[in-house]
Amino acid sequence: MGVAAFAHRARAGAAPGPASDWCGTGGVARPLFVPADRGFLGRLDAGEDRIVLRATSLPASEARIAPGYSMAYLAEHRGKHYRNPTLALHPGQRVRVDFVNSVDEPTIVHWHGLGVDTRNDGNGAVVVEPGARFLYDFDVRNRASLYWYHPHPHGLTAGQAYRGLFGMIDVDDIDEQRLRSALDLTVGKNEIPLVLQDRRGAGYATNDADRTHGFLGDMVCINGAPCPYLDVATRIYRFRVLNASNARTYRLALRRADGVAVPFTLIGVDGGLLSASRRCSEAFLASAERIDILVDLSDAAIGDTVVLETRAFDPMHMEATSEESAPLDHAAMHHAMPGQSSDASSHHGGGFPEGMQRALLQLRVRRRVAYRASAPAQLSRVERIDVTGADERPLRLGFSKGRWRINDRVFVMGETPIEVRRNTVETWLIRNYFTSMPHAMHLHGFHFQVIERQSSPDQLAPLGIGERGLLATDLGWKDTVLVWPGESVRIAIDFTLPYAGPQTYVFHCHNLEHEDGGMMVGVRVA
Ligand SMILES: [Cu+2]
Repeated sequence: MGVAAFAHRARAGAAPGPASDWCGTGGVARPLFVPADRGFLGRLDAGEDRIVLRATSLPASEARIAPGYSMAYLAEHRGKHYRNPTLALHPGQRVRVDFVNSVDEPTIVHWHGLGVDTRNDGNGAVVVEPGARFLYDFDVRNRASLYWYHPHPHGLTAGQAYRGLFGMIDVDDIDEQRLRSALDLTVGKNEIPLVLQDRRGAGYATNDADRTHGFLGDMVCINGAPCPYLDVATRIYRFRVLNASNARTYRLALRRADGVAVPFTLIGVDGGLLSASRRCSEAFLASAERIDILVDLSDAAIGDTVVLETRAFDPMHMEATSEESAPLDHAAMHHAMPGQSSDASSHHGGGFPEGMQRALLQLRVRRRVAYRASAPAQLSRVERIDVTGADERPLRLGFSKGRWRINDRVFVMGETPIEVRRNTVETWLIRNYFTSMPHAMHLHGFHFQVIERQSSPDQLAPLGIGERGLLATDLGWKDTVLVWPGESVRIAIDFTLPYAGPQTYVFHCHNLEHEDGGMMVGVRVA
């Protein structure tokens, strides 16, 4: 698998871009933090052992790994200590996590993407008070993918996630093993998770603009630190990218130091491997979404630099920010440049408004290796959901009286406006008003498939696959889908439920400030 982008090399050994373009802080480049088998984001394979996971506040001396981290999940297993461990799980396995709340406010853990019952879902209906504990006990029913976990106490989620409560879950299976074997991938060496989080540094406190737009940072950390680089060899790398930012959407792409675009291969999304890989030039990644990509550096020269960046885009924050706002000229805003699209967005995000270009990670080619390998033609099986005869449920996303709403309502704990009959298939038509902003809609308990997009913004076109408005990132199983202003997205959900009795979940925006503000709705499956 060669990459044409390397065929005409302008300058071998070109210097990396200026630091201001790179991380925006004038900070010093540092090696990318790559999780190991212990420590921060360390891979914890506990088998069926019961583990204790403790949410705790960090002493100031330990909070320095990234600006603003003041909380962590701690665990210990067989003499190894972990901070925000990556839980390595296997389909069918029983998971027992003894969760201890050692922070000074109520919290609860949600296993994002795992199809568990209500009791284990951690969706906020039950919280763990400070000093108390909660025993999670569930079986892994999901296919292989990169999932994650984070707090979900209603109204407190955003602050706790921002302060450092998050972690990854890596479920593997035979398809994963086949892929790793075919590409000679080693986790922690050439298969590396990239957790994107934008940080503001000075702790978590929100103003009106933050609550309306979401909390945006002015620097991007990957795996807990800004300005990372990775020394690489001439071979294929696999990056599993998780957007764990509270609110920011990225338009991810790769380019050489001289600006020439480098395509990548999309192999998976939220719910695991696609059936077949797709060559892509870029992909949008909203809060909580994941993409799994291959970057082929086998034709690169020693000294080349490839940059992972977020490209400029129109953030489309087009809501009126208060009831008193004068009517806005939406047509003019729609055609404005990023950062100028409205008063609101230009005031927001400090020196790094949403939609601004920035380099995120440098890959520095340092070593030549003999490498010839390609991914299996069929990566996995993705059965399409049969929507014949399925009922359609309309959902509208909008802003009114200072609150983000689903079907004109804000969340009320204990109410379930969405009632679903178990073991049925539904389609949901999610329509986002034009005077809105993009919303990353997440359903608990069930993965879904995106089956159609209508009236999508033009900037999604490079990702289009030419069928029913779908994007390359719509081709796999999803638990979170970004819906742009003016766009209608139809998803299919199979509500086959393996648990006895009614189960209650939530459907919400994963912009965590929107979620905490009530852009969430209860879903009862009975
Ligand atoms: Cu939202």
